[in-house]
Amino acid sequence: MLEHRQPENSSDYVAILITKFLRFFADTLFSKRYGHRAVVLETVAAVPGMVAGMWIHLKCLRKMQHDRGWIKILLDEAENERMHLMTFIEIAKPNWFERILILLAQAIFWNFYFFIYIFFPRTAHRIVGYFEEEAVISYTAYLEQVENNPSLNVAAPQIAINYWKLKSDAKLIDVIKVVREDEKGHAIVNHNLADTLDEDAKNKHVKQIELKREEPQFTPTPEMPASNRYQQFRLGDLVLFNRIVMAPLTRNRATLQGVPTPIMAVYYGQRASAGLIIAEATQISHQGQGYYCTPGIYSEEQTLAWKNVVDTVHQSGGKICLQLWHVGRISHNSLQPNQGQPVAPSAVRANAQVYIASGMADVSEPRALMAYEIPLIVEEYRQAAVNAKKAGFDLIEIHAANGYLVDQFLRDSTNLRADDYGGAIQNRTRFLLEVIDAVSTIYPANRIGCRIGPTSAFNDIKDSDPQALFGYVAEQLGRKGLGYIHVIEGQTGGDRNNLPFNYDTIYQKFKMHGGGASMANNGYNKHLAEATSVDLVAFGVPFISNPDLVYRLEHDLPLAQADSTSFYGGGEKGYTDYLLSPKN
Ligand code: 8OZ
Repeated sequence: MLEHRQPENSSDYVAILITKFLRFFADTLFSKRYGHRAVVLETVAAVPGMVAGMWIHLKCLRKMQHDRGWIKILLDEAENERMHLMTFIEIAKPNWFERILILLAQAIFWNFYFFIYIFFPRTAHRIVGYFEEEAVISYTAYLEQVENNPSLNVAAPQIAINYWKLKSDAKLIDVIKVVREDEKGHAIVNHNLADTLDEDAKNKHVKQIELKREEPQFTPTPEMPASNRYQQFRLGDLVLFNRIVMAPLTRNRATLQGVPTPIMAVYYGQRASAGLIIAEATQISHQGQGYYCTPGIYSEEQTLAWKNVVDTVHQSGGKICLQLWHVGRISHNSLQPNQGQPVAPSAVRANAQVYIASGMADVSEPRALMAYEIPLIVEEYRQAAVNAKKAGFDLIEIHAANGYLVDQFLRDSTNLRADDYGGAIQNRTRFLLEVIDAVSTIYPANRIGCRIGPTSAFNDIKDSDPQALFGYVAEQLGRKGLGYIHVIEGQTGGDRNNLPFNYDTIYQKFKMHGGGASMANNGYNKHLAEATSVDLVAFGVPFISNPDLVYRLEHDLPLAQADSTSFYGGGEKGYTDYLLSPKN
């Protein structure tokens, strides 16, 4: 993002004009003294951020009864802004005169933004969005300046090292990079908020006309002609080649430390003709790991190695999503930090097995999460989203299926908690929604999906009323404006009709409340995929042995059978050695 987003109307022009004025102010008054205007922009930029926080605070007071996620976002944001400000004051070491100037500027802008927020919230988000983009541009220039003149690359202040968990010998460059990333994310969030308010304004008129209607109506997508499955599809702001998705498949080809290997880039690159690749389940933390050699996205090394995978897929024009995963109780002591116990909502051991260094093993006895640990895991999801973004993933998907941690919170067979995270469906869904809120601060909601498996008993999971539970989940995910809902129909990898269940209701509820696309998975073949009105169909195992699956389905070519002995673990054999069809 080295350019400003194009203004769309006069209020956007006003917003960008104000930003340019502030830049002029920073350049004229401070740039010589501070080395670069980025520093001073940062100190002033903290002001709208804080005022935005203040405005959110007012809303938050009203909402916090129902939605505790708000208070956490508010506090995190306020803390973040404070840290930007403090860090750069430590770096710039303004004299007293300059401190007074900054204080005055802050007081003026504080009031200015406060009024704009009250009367023109959309413009205010736009201003902050532009302002943050300006900061990204400035930091990029600042970075180049420091890179070209190593004497400027002083040691990072301790406050930044502590807050952003930088290495103890971190330098100014490391601070600039981390703050620039933060600003990038914030700019996207603010522009998206402005867009949402735009949409609201457009819909206001429509809503008034529709007031007479008692129930919102859902119009199913009309039955589509067969060829449509192979035509482009708009998923949020992304255009997919076709409506066929590669489902996430665990293949255990990462290193022992969960670092993606070069053959993974080859494997995913070979499958880039899928409309969308959902890369395999990827643990958000060491504690979130449940199987041998599955990849992670919590270290810098893992993130860099994923970038290589993403770049390879992008070079072939494909789109790729990362599935974020915490296994909860489906793990083994040998895979856990310090050989500790796996964690779960409640201390209920699963009747399930995992794949460890010595082969298959029963899962270990889990311990129940303490209340204070839950927000820490939510934070790990957020950080994983930050890393996924750094690696360049187009989207992220929250794995809420197959009996892993999120699913364990959702179901009443595994969640016996007596606190706010257990009991009623609304409470059991809280953890998932907090995770969604956290990752939504990094990726726009329409670039986030969620995978559920309402009737799957995989990993010893069940619920007394899955229809009610997942109906509520779908509605809430729709309200969050998620890009897609991904549903495993039936038993994972097995019977599609294992339990009576109405999947259409799930897709309808999701869409009716504002959700994006519907995505179905499990046991689909060419005929079923072409006949269904679901927006996207995800294929799993067929993609293992048919890298060009979409081409083969479209041209009615025979499918190669996958060798199940090389599904989990090993090298290139049974992984990157499946051939393209001769015509392709
Ligand atoms: C098969 C083996 C190991 C993990 C899932 C991530 O069930 C998995 C998985 C599947 O979603």
